[in-house]
Parts: sequence; C-alpha cells; structure tokens
Amino acid sequence: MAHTLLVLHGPNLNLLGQREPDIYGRQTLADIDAELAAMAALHDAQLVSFQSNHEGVLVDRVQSALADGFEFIIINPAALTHTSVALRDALAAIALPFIEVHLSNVHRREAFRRHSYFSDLAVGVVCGLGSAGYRAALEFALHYPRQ
Ligand code: CA2
Repeated sequence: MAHTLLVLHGPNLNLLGQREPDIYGRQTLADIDAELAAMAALHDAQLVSFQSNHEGVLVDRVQSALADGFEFIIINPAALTHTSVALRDALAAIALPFIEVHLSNVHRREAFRRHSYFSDLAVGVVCGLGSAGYRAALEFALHYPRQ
C-alpha cells in the first residue's frame, strides 16, 4: 500500500470553480485537495497537494519526490500534458508510479488534447470524470503495492 502520496496540479488549475464550470466543474482546487486529504487520512496515509503555473517548479517538485519520501504521484499536468517533455523526463527519471488525471474528457475536445507526453509512462489514466477522477486515482493508489 502506498502511504505517502504527492498530488500535483499543473497550470491554471488554481482557477477551478471560478471559470468554465461547464468543462471543469464547480469545485475549487482547495475543495478537491481537502477531499483527497480526508480520504488519505482514513487510510492513515500522508498526502501532499501542490499546484504550480510554472513548468520548472513542477519539474523541481518531481525531482525531489524521491528524497521527500513519496511512493506514488497523482498528477494532472493540465496544458503541460500536451507540451512538456521536461516534466515527462522528470517523471521517467524518478520512476515513481503515477496516475495521470484529467477533469475533462480530453478525447471529446480539440484534437491537440488527444496527445499526452505522460500516458505511456503512467500506471493509468483517468479522464472525463471531473473531480471524481482524482478520488478514483487515490483509491487505486492507496492499494497499489509498495515498489
Ligand atoms: O481536463 C483537464 O483536467 C485538463 O488537464 C485541464 C487543462 C487542459 O489544458 C487539459 O487539456 C485538460 C486546463 C486546465 C485549466 O484549468 C482551468 C480551470 C478553470 C478555469 C479555467 C481553466
């Protein structure tokens, strides 16, 4: 069981609940993070959530994840999903298991959203379930065997 989990949110996800509710829902990022923290606490797991609008800051956070003791990452790379070789390389380098989450169904949107730099490295990908996708990912991660 993974007991120390890092949840990473990419650019603009700090706007959740304030803009485009038809696509991204009405919950704020703080609401989502609070739900995940409560779920983790029920399993005696440690969960840290972090959002950044900056690619390099997310790369730094991934690079330090091993030294910080994390066993599993749940990540919504947001727009970096479709652009960031740097963030992909960081996840490949640390080789921690991770799940890629998207609130929206990226396959029902513009064609450029169908390509992800992360999916082939991920343990799994969840998209289109709104904030329930994060909870599904966490449920899975909490029962993922320790590497
Ligand atoms: O569906 C997702 O979770 C996405 O990762 C969200 C990204 C988008 O670029 C991906 O293709 C799919 C965009 C995040 C922007 O978040 C906002 C939230 C509220 C209002 C405006 C933007």
